[in-house]
Amino acid sequence: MSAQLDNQAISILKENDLGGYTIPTKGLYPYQWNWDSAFVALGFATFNMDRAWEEIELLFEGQWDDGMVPHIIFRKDDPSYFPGPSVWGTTNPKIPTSGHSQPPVAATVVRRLFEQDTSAAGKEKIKSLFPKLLAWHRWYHTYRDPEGHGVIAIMHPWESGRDNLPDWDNAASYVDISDIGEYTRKDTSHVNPEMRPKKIDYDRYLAIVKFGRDNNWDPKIVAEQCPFFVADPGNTFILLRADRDLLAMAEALGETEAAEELKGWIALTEKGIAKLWNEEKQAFCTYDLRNDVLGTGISSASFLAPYAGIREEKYINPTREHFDRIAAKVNYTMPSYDPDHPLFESMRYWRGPVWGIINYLIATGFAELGDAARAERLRTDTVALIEKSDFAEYFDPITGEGAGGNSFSWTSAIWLTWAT
Ligand code: 9YW
Repeated sequence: MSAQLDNQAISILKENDLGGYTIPTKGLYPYQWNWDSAFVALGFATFNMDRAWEEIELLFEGQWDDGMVPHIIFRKDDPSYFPGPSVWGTTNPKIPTSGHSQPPVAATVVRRLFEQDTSAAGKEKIKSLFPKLLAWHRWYHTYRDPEGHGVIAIMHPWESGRDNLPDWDNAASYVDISDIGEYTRKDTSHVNPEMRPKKIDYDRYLAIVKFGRDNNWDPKIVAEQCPFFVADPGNTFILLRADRDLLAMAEALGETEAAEELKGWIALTEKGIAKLWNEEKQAFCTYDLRNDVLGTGISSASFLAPYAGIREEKYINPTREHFDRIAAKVNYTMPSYDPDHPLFESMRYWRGPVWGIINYLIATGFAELGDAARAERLRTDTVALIEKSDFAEYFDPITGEGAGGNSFSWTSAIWLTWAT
């Protein structure tokens, strides 16, 4: 079983490879996505290290002058996806891209590649990628934490990578959708609409894109005025982890000034996460910075504190308790949203389904904490899901049924790097 799935996963990555960069899946997502490419690089690294580096290098070809690495790189226009480059209206001189970012997992991946590839070529790759990663992290800390709270905001649900999470609903309800005009979605013609965000979600997504376009995606204006600006435990923990990995690389490369800057961000974030802690829920939640509202929902990102290197028992013990409560309730961990919450939907995208990449991140954190049992539960559940339903985009935590796109690159990649 395992060898056969290994081969299948490798074939999927090769088939979705459009020449140095990999699309998430055919039809639904025909471009290069940011955090998808980072995970895909880990998959490639299990059988072709050069190709792994190339994936990351091509991702950084889309980097903006201000340091931002966009969430989509539109290498060639493909009418099967909406919203395409003309809707984003960005002016990046190098390659057309979207206008905001995505979870910064790349530095963590690059550190792993660096540790695996001890060749001279590997050292050269890291030397050229290091300043680009640092500039991206600086952009995040500057423009997505403009007041220095030590938490990272998203300006669009897409920036979190967890698009229709119920936790965005309230903040997004303040977004004015009266001026978005007519549009035609493409996603619902590729996959079952019941498994996708609703029309109201897309109306809000497009209204925020319009805001960005109207303001030339200026990150300063975004920070001051974007109608949606919510601190995300996902991006906050992922960046904290990535800062630590970048620090390890800075030390290996003798980049002392950068190391000091990174230490400052790490210290700030270690304190800042208190703002995301909901004492009543005993969990990390979102914080709507525009409307000053602490969220109450528990999502899969609430379990990323160990991954971010957080060790305080006041945070970790309740995190384990929530894990056990949810694990007892579903057949497959970790649902993207709390199954005890009334807004949980087992098949609707980020409102309930299990995503292999998130399981990999949560399990990495638990394993590093020495919590092998919970890490192993996540891994064996992921294996069982893939064995049952193939390399689907995401999975129902109760039935194990696959959903969304199939032959999915990041599901294949985490199989190769972790699950198998
Ligand atoms: C979209 C590609 C992307 C992921 C996101 C996921 C989805 C795309 O697919 O967003 O058009 O909604 O939410 O995390 O990077 O796999």
